[in-house]
Amino acid sequence: MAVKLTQDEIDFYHENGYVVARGVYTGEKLEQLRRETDAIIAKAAGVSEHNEVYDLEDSHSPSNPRVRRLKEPYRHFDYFDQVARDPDVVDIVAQLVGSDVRLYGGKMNLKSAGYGAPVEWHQDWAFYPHTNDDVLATGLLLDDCDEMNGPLMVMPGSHKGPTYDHHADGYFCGAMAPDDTEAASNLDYSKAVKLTGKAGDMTIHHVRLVHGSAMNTSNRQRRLLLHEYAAGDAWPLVGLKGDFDHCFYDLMVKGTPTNQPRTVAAPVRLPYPAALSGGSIYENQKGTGGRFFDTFEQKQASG
Ligand SMILES: O=C(O)CCC(=O)C(=O)O
Repeated sequence: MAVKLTQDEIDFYHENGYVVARGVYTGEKLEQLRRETDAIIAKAAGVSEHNEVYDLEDSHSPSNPRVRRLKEPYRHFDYFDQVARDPDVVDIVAQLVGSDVRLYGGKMNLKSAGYGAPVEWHQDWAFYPHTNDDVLATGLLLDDCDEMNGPLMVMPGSHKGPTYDHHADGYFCGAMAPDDTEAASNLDYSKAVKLTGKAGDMTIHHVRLVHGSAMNTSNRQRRLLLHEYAAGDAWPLVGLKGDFDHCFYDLMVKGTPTNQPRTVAAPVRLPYPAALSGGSIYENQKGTGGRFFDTFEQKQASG
């Protein structure tokens, strides 16, 4: 039977900016998700550079493939398009953003055992602000995730606060500097909550919530399939991610589209001038002046 959030969970989400829906994918459904993923990852052997499907770890080589992310898998693979539109997922989203839901984007972060890259603290809103903030990201866990294999970490309540600076040297870098004074005066990262769970659980975080995750130093992978969904009347201020018909009609995964966006007062900082290093958040964040989380390369260099 499809999982639904309880009223307490819905209230918790609105208060804290996150919630974990338990057991959204189980049994054969979860197995298929893993099988389809494995088949795509297997094809990364021989790939030498980032392309429209694969974002690669800095330590990747064609003979020793290390995929960091699958980019927008729903665009490239029919099966993943089905997952992004799956009512078992989308109906939960609708409980939080309303009955009209548009898919905005998606990716799978692999966070492989031993080296899976960290993601610096950030707010998704800094990448894709909309006319209103009924926008969130879901994260389906393909693997059991505990404190050791790189769980998503969130700062409860930060979705009600400022939009922090995600720029360095005048360019967008998609990361909040660890020594940013505004962030330091509002956020205590030692109070971050780790969104651990079983394979098949689904994390949900509000678009303005401050979040990040550490490198995976364990011997267990942590794959997370993320989808970004917006209320049907939330319009992306940085523009559509594709042609109009596709984004306006095809990506409505529930309900009906409208050309009358709803606007709310929410602090925006546009992600411009664009990041010097593009292609993925991992590449954008190379522009940051300082890191909070260690990288594989830093760990190797320090022995
Ligand atoms: O994979 C993770 O742990 C972090 C995901 C995330 O915040 C992102 O990719 O924007």
